[in-house]
Amino acid sequence: MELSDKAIRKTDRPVLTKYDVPYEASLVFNAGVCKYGGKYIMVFRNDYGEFNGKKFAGTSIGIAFSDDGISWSVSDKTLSYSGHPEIVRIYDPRLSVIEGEIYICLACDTKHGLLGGVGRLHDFTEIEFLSFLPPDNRNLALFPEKINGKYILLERPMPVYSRGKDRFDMWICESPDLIHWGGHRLIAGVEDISYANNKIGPAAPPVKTEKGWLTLFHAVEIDPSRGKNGWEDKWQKTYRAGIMLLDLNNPSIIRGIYDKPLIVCDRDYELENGFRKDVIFPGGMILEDSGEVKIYYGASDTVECLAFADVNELIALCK
Ligand code: BMA
Repeated sequence: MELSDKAIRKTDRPVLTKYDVPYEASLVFNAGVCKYGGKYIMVFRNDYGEFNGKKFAGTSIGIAFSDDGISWSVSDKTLSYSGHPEIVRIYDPRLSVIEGEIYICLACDTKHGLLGGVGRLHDFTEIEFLSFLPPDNRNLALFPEKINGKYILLERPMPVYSRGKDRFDMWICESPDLIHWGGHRLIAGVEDISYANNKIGPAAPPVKTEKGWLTLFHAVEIDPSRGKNGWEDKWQKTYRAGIMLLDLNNPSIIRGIYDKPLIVCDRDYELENGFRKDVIFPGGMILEDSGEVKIYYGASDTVECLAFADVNELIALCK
């Protein structure tokens, strides 16, 4: 059994599971979290219905509220959305508060490819999409403030010809208005992460510290000798969370990176009965005034979990 880093202190059970949800729910995971108006807001993915050996009946996006970031109460309404005629499914939300508005990035499956959607959350009930990164690019995280007058977005394009199968890297781009995106630059490639051999991608929106933007990412290792690891006939990937520090003024530059995984699956509640075992997929990170960092992550595509860390310890890891 791998042990996650000692800088990480996990709670003793998930913070949200299907049993907390007042409507049909099977897998409750990969949430985005922010602090807004004195409350914590969580927007999560719910795959519901029977698993037919390939997929679930559907996916909805739920919302939950909390006073302490630990105990959550789930609204009985799922989120609706507007702004694109061809979307068939949205999932893996990430939340960012910019100048008093809640913005949301989501993966969007459409009839013509996988899009990364950038939207605004209205009244905690409706997502208004503002723009989309062209296909295939479904893994986005928006910085919580403008830098040099521009909105900044972590992204993960998915090249299919030039890099090899599933070999995807972490990029960054910018926009004057959250609609027109440009200035796309590579931040890190798979080969820069020692514990990844498949793909990497953005996780939670970065948090600002004096030393730089503390930035989580997920890193995927594939092992063809692995077989059944969950409900599917075969699941050969391991998803771990890593951490890096990006330059405050030019976040396309890495100032430091931890050379080991920060969070791995190592608890029974992350593994037992999991849909896809060995998946850590962080989507939310909150820096408290005390210096405590709350990291929210989906575990094994099944439950939503929480870990605590100290901001200075995380910075110190990013050498
Ligand atoms: C990725 C996304 C995530 C999921 C992960 C592991 O490609 O689909 O939603 O958590 O795979 O299954």
